[in-house]
Amino acid sequence: MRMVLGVAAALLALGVTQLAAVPFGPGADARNAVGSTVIDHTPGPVKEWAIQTFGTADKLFLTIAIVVVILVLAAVTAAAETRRRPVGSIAIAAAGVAGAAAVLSRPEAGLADVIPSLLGAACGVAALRMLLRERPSDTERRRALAALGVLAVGVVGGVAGVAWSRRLNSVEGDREAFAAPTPQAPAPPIPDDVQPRGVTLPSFVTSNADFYRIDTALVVPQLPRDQWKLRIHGLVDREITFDFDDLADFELVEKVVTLTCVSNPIGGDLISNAVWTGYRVRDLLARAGVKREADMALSTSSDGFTAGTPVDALTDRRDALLAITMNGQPLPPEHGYPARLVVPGLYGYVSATKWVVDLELTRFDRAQAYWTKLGWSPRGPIKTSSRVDVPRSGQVVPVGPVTLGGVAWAQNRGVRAVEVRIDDGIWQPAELGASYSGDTWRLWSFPWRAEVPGVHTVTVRATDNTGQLQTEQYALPVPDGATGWHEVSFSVR
Ligand SMILES: Nc1nc2c(c(=O)[nH]1)N[C@H]1C(S)=C(S)[C@@H](COP(=O)(O)O)O[C@H]1N2
Ligand SMILES: [Mo]
Repeated sequence: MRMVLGVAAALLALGVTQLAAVPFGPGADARNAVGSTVIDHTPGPVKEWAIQTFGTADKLFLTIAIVVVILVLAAVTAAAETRRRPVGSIAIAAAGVAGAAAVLSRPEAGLADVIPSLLGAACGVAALRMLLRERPSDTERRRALAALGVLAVGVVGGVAGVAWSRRLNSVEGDREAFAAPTPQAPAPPIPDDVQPRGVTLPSFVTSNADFYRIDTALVVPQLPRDQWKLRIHGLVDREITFDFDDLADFELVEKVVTLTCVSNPIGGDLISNAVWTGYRVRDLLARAGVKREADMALSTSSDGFTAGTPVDALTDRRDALLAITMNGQPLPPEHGYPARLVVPGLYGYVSATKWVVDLELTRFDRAQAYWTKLGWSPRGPIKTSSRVDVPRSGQVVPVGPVTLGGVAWAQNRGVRAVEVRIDDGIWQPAELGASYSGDTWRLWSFPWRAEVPGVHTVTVRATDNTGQLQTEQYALPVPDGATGWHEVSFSVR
């Protein structure tokens, strides 16, 4: 029974914290702050494992895990609470202080943002003491009812608080009101023959809904355009801060760029292609004047993620963008609304900062970024790679003609050739969808005749436009991207 009382009191504390946070805005969200603190202090390999195991559901898993830990602690300490040693009360109070500390450590928080956590903890302690007080008139049933009441208030308050903050802080209205300007420099049209016929492959342009998503944000940052600013500072001639309207001074460029995550395993799907519009980072940097000694731009997001990008990659002819639209829409909130970086040829962890608000010109021998501090390589050029999409592993292919296919990529170089091998046969050239640009993936197909029933394998390898053949050498994603040939087994029947 005492354990149940502890859980009820803890839930009340969490619920009050969440509800009280509503008027304070996103910075006061203790759930986000604690979760983000846990994410930031999770060892790199564990993060990598979570991304591989849960994909985008990793955040849900984390939230559930944290709540379970809190409730278990509350139950155990409440059971041990005595008048002389109020361990349960102390635990709740300590959790409140820890929550407040987590809140304060976040880039988006102010001093007043600790109030909800402290208030929640105070309510939790008061509830626990009330519930544990033994009065002769109390029956077991009355105490259970009181506990149930406290628990219900906590749960309802918490759910209402989360839903209410979400509505209040949502950028959805701001985003819908944003009439994105037409690009002055449009991208060349995408020809139909980028998409091979006779086989169902991923669409050359990935829809916003299907685009892979990777970030450390537990709650998607909600940053309205009128609160967005981009500060450019560090090794520059003059520090400069742009607000969103200032961007209209620059030429809006449209580009088709394939993004890839360094965590993408061989055969994985952390790769997608979109049409972006944005401003050349080169043009923005020119206003500030980059000093010669600067070789890295350290970008920071509103939620404190950082990436270190070579200055060359931001200023050369690949036209790295401060992107504001994705496939004709304002950026979806989870893809960086209102502005993010898109740098062709580099993995996302060193370049693609979403909700970007700060660019510091610095040096690789001075600064480290979010993932490089965790042991990932400071530079992250995308490796030449390819994937079999059809058939899927274990798929049954009927005897007769069939078209196999997949994707290949070598951003900033382009794919020149794709070869396919069935079982231990010879490498044969695949047919290639039209090449759109060196910055986009290339779809391939391979007409084949399934003749011999049984298990077969298909292996793929790409060659990029520098003549470099995709390496067979197997490597894990850590520290600078997976390598090896993708092989799929399937059965012919
Ligand atoms: N603010 C922020 N930006 C970020 C990240 C992040 O965790 N936070 N992750 C990066 C990584 S690792 C990748 S692969 C790309 C993914 O971009 P997407 O989610 O739009 O596909 O975003 C990059 N930008
Ligand atoms: Mo990534």
